Amino acid sequence: MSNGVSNSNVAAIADNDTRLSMYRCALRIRMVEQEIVDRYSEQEMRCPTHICIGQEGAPTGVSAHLKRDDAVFSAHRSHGHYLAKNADLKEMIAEIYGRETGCARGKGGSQHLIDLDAGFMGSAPILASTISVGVGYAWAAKQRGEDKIVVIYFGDGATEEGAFHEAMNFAGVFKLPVLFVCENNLYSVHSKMDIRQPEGRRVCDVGAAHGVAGSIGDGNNIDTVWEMAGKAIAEIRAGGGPQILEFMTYRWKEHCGPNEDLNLNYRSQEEFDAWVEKDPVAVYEECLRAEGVLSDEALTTYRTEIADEVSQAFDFAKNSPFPPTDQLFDFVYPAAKGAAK
Ligand SMILES: Cc1ncc(C[n+]2csc(CCOP(=O)(O)OP(=O)(O)O)c2C)c(N)n1
Ligand SMILES: [Mg+2]
Repeated sequence: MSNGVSNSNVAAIADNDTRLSMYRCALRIRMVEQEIVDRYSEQEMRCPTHICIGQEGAPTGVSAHLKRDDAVFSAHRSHGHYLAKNADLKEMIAEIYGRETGCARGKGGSQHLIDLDAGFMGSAPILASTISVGVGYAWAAKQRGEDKIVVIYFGDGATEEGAFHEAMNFAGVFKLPVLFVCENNLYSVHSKMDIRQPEGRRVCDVGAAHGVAGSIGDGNNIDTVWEMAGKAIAEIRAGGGPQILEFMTYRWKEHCGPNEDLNLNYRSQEEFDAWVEKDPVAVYEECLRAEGVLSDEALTTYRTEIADEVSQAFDFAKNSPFPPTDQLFDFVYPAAKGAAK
């Protein structure tokens, strides 16, 4: 793998119940995303939708260490982060369908997910914007003496924004309880890391300049993510200040939308195939089966339960009303209202 990451031996392994629950979590994200992909061409989901198939590992392993009160912030590719934090699936699908019952009342779409009860504080597509919002939230939480940590997910592209560096600096100075999680999938839209960032500098190394400890690992290996996130989160909870984890991973679908995009030639078939071999869900399934942790019976149960839940969520969305036109500008940033006049 690039950036010097190996499929390292994992020193500490979670107990079997935790590993099964992580497998179920990753499988659930995959099955939700696949259903969106399968139904997208029906033209009922009309918002830009960034699919996270291939990237299920990081949210799965990180969230296994989070309490409901811990706060998560995310960006445009947020479905996995939202689902792993146990945010409401029905409201997510209804949001993508633009319905009144959606988590942002049908006004935000896929890129504006939120579920405050679950500690999923929001996602927004302006790159790095939620990094500074998350750091501000962590500062407030620290001042109030709240016993929680903040996880902020972002992609490699977001680390080229000034807000990323400013927010990390601030978090480092005030030793805020933040875990920065960079899902490095090698690309910002169609541009690869090597034409965007200095050769040999890893994203996690930027942390050191801001007093933020950093490490890098295989984001497709759920046990690795669990181990790294567990260590970092325990240190942050103990008051050790912010950390950044960089997880190497890969997106399978086009940047935005449900389709394949190898025809665009910005990435090679060989590269794609090598990453599909490292499918975080299939590899974990194989590993847990080989170790006798995951039985055929449990696998069938998970698949059936999740398929049922997903189907109910889509039915809920499709049977929900659209927001009424006289409430079109309610809960929308006032500038939009002004602009529409
Ligand atoms: C400030 C800003 N500039 C440009 C864009 C357009 N844009 C949307 S996603 C994206 C690439 C993001 O790459 P990365 O952060 O690596 O996330 P990934 O899509 O790979 O998950 C860009 C440039 C934006 N949303 N915000
Ligand atoms: Mg990226």
